[in-house]
Amino acid sequence: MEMKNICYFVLLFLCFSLSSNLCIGRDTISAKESLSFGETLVSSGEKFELGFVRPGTSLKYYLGIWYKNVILWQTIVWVANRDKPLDYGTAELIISQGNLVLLDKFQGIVWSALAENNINPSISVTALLRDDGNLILSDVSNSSTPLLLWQSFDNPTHSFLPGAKIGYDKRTQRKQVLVSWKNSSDPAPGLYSLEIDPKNAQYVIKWNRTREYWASGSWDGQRFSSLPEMRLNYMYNFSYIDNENESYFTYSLYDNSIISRLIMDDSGQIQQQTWLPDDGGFGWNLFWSQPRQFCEVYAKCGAFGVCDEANATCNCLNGFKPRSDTEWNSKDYSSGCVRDQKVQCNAITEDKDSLWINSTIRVPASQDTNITVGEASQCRSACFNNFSCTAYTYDGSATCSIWTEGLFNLHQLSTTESERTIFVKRCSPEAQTKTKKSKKLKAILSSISALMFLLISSSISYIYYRRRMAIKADRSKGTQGAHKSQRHKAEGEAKVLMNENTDEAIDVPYFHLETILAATDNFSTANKLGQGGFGPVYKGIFPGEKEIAVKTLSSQSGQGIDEFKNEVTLIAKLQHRNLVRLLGYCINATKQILLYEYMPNKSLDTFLFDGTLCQLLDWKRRYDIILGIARGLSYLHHDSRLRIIHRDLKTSNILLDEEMNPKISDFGLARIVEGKVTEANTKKVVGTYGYMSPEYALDGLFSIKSDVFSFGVVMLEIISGRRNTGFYQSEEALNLLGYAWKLWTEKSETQLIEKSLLESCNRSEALKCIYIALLCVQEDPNHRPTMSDVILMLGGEGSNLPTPNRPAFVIRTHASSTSSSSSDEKFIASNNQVTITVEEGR
Ligand SMILES: *[C@@H]1O[C@H](CO)[C@@H](O)[C@H](O)[C@H]1NC(C)=O
Ligand SMILES: *[C@@H]1O[C@H](CO)[C@@H](O)[C@H](O)[C@H]1NC(C)=O
Ligand SMILES: *[C@@H]1O[C@H](CO)[C@@H](O)[C@H](O)[C@H]1NC(C)=O
Ligand SMILES: *[C@@H]1O[C@H](CO)[C@@H](O)[C@H](O)[C@H]1NC(C)=O
Ligand SMILES: *[C@@H]1O[C@H](CO)[C@@H](O)[C@H](O)[C@H]1NC(C)=O
Ligand SMILES: *[C@@H]1O[C@H](CO)[C@@H](O)[C@H](O)[C@H]1NC(C)=O
Ligand SMILES: *[C@@H]1O[C@H](CO)[C@@H](O)[C@H](O)[C@H]1NC(C)=O
Ligand SMILES: *[C@@H]1O[C@H](CO)[C@@H](O)[C@H](O)[C@H]1NC(C)=O
Ligand SMILES: CC(=O)N[C@H]1CO[C@H](CO)[C@@H](O)[C@@H]1O
Repeated sequence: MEMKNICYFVLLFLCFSLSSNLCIGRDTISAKESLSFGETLVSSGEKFELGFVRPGTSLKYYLGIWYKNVILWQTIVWVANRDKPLDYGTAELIISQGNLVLLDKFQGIVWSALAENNINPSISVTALLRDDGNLILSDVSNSSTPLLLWQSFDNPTHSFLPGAKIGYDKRTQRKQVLVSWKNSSDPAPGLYSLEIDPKNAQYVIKWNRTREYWASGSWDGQRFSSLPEMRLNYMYNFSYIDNENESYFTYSLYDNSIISRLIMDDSGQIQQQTWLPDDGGFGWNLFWSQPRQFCEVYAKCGAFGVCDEANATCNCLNGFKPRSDTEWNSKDYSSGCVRDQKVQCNAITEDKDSLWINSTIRVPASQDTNITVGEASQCRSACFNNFSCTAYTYDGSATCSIWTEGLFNLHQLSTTESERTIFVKRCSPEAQTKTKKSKKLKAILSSISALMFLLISSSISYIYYRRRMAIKADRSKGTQGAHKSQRHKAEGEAKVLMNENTDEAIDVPYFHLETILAATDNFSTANKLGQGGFGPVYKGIFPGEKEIAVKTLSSQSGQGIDEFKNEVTLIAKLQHRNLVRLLGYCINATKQILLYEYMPNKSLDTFLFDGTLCQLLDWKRRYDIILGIARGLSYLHHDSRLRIIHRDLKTSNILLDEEMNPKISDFGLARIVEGKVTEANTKKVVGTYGYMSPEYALDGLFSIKSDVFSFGVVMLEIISGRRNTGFYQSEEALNLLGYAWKLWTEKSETQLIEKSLLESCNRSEALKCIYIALLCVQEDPNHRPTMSDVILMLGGEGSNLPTPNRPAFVIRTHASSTSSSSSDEKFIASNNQVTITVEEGR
């Protein structure tokens, strides 16, 4: 602390004593001036900053522009030297001979704004960073009419900022093209690009700058036909200009306090992202992205990769493995798969040399060659006789399609739709020649070593002899054995690679432990917000007065760093207005920490079960909260890419924002803490007493229906204002479920509704809710509705609902009547700790 202060004063002193340029942000470089390493330009309204930057985990430096006011996430919007990084922390940006030039340590030119033939060395030139993020180079020899020489908006990298153009210049035939980064740490040009198609007045996305795989549909003056999100008069003012000189799209925002950008992401999707400073000011919100589907991105899984939309992943075909395990693990699948083994490639061909693809994989039309043949066997030999053929398929009539390069765009089908069968050669074309050479080499080497071994000792030669025999045996066993041993080896190598790979990129920001310690005052008790089932939660104040909830996990799984990161990345992708957003993570040998958006209004139970606060929740509010929870849960169950079962839904896990909108928290934590069991049987029951379905509490069986059960309990609590637990201490010795069922059978359900609500509430709505809640807590999971059913029922009349069956009551046998505040009490149940009893309603 003291040290910091001293540094600060020294800096301040330097500020006053040295040139003021150093500390007070300037936005211009004039002729003969320079910007050296460590200095930055700041636009006049402090919106953008230009300087030397290391993106993500990269160790190399780039000249870039980033948002000045987006503090926690350094978001780079433009890079000058995207494929010529600087290795050393020494570089200089200068105006030299009428040009803007980036020089490295050795004064070599790394990048320059103007091409050599465009320079007029005599003029006086300045570079200015403007408040819209545009870096402009202009001739100011006539100060009343500066002449624009170059601007970064005309040379975008992957971001399209408001005010910039994506266009086509008819005079120079130049286009503005957004090209994705290679990955989040490498701004070099990636595989995907966005450009304008002036003929049809639309945007197109291309793969490898050639193959178009998505188009926005043409602009009709209001919107693009396939892109309803991007329309006039909503948030953006879009325009398409087409005149004799150029055609281009541009946009601006009606509300200038919103920060927004469109990027060509390295996932192959374009994304419009917004940053709402008064919406907590955290993280980029994805406004929309296109193409919407994971597998719609061209060659998403590379060669021989199979795209699985359901799980948003790629898998290699049988017999193939990822070309780069590092990239594959960081979810960059674009380099595809390679053959796992070197099979000796005899011209023709038993089945073991080919691979039959199951009909549950959809194969694209061949881009390579179609030939006409009489029957399947001719198609087969056409492929096997041709060295360069990698795969073939026969359509049954006459067309034989042959692939000579990689096989791209294979899609996993969810059902066993009948697709054409395709044969992929498992032997690599080069294998034949290679194996011959290596055999010769092996022979020479082994004779030399045999001699040496013989000379050294007889015992060693005995071992050697044994090995020779083993090799011989292997050879005589034929290719099968060779495959096996080689596969084993390959698997071993893959394992080693995976273990070494701990620095994979993930899109969720990583926070250093020091930052978190500083923000939470070393996890001081004063900052503790609560104790969740997976560990305590603290409030942290981060740079820029940002409040973040910091959750430290007490993991029992001993799961590795990689799995943790994988899970965090997956969970961060789940974004819904009724889910608490994950903002970042931190991990080291002893701690796993997750950072969430901070909810000032705390959790639903603090309102619901408090005599005075509960009056803030009138019926309308409560109904909206029920709907919100249902929507969030339905998203987790049905609409997100992963099927997430919450496993610990309860009122203290529902947080409320300023407008009392509910947001579900702690989803996916069971996965993180326990590992990736999606739907099955678990030995450890992680959940909260009172909310757990009987099949989960008793047998550790969980499914989306166990969450539906918990939802039913939450709903009854919201309606009645009473806890499901705690309640059974009353004379009736029933829990809330039992009580609700009892009232139901007596047709006096209105008694369940909290008294303060009786006036404000819409009776029929409240009764419908009780009805639905009872359907949710039925004992047999198969009788319970799904969350999407629940949403339909909530929206409907409530007249055609099925009759609920008796609910399940989970009662502790050795319940201690003193533990009253059990809302947050969690337990890991083994089978003998809980029993289930079923009681008839009276
Ligand atoms: C500067 O530009 C203005 C407007 O184009 C012109 O009227 C003026 O003569 C110019 N001044 C010089 C010094 O070239
Ligand atoms: C991209 O296209 C170039 C030719 O334009 C080609 O050489 C290269 O192999 C292609 N990249 C991939 C991944 O296919
Ligand atoms: C929308 O942008 C166009 C030009 O880009 C401008 O002429 C128009 O005034 C803008 N409309 C609004 C409402 O800002
Ligand atoms: C097109 O360019 C010419 C010459 O540069 C210019 O005179 C004309 O005004 C431009 N047209 C439009 C519509 O901008
Ligand atoms: C992918 O999703 C399907 C269901 O859609 C499931 O059967 C399969 O096990 C999942 N695969 C993985 C690797 O999670
Ligand atoms: C091969 O035939 C399919 C239809 O069976 C067609 O879609 C594809 O474009 C053809 N490929 C070539 C290279 O002609
Ligand atoms: C192999 O197939 C390719 C593509 O169909 C063709 O161009 C080539 O001539 C064939 N080679 C032989 C030896 O048949
Ligand atoms: C990004 O790509 C570069 C190569 O372009 C690679 O060296 C690096 O490991 C990648 N980084 C991540 C985090 O995937
Ligand atoms: C290559 C492959 O996975 N083939 C399998 C396709 O599915 C059938 C059953 O439907 C299996 O018997 C094959 O082994």
